[in-house]
Amino acid sequence: IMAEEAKKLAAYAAVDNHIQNNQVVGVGSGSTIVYAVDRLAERVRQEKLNIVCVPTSFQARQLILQHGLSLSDLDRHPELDVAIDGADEVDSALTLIKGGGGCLTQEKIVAGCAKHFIVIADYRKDSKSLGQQWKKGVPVEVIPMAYVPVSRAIARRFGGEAVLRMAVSKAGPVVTDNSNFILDWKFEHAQNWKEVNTAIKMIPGVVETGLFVGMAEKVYFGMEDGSVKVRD
Ligand code: DER
Repeated sequence: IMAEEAKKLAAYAAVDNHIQNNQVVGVGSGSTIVYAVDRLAERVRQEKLNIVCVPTSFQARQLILQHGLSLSDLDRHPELDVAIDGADEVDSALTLIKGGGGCLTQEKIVAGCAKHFIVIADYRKDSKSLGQQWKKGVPVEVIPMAYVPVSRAIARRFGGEAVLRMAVSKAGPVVTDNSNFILDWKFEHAQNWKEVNTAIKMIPGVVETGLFVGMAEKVYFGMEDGSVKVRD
């Protein structure tokens, strides 16, 4: 089956297995999550569920509003029952690369506030080690004034190169929902992702990395044969 159908299978399986009445749900960003919000809204209507949603981006906020779901935030609900989100790549230890859609900072905040962080993805994200299939590198959100020194520090200390992400439908760099820039770090070889994540975050000017280490509880992969594979 096509990747889009695989995304839908993963999304529906995750929503059907992890959503129940009276929950506060973190809603991720990207394209796979759209299927999850479709299914969530369908279940809320059919089963008259009492669900409140916290978004991880302007995109997620629009999805919540467009589906008539109840919108909230971390001020009102600092502790979420479950967060569901996509990923750019997943390795054998369930370390994720996220941020392909540029929303990694809010996604990591929401994932960190959830009792259960559930990831949904198609078979193209299912890797043994990071970089096998995802070739765009690790996104790093940076304060605009610092993107050059941060880029140089990452390359000097960890190799590869960290490239400023340029916008397609706007002149100049991508500007995040938090008014920051994004560097895509094209790493050259596998790393100790836990150590690298911490070290990169310590560089002055770094807001967040797209390395989600030890955060995902369970990953639902929609497979090419139409099955759903669960890793945890
Ligand atoms: O940008 C992100 O972190 C998204 O969640 C991304 O990793 C998944 O996007 P996709 O579902 O469109 O592949």
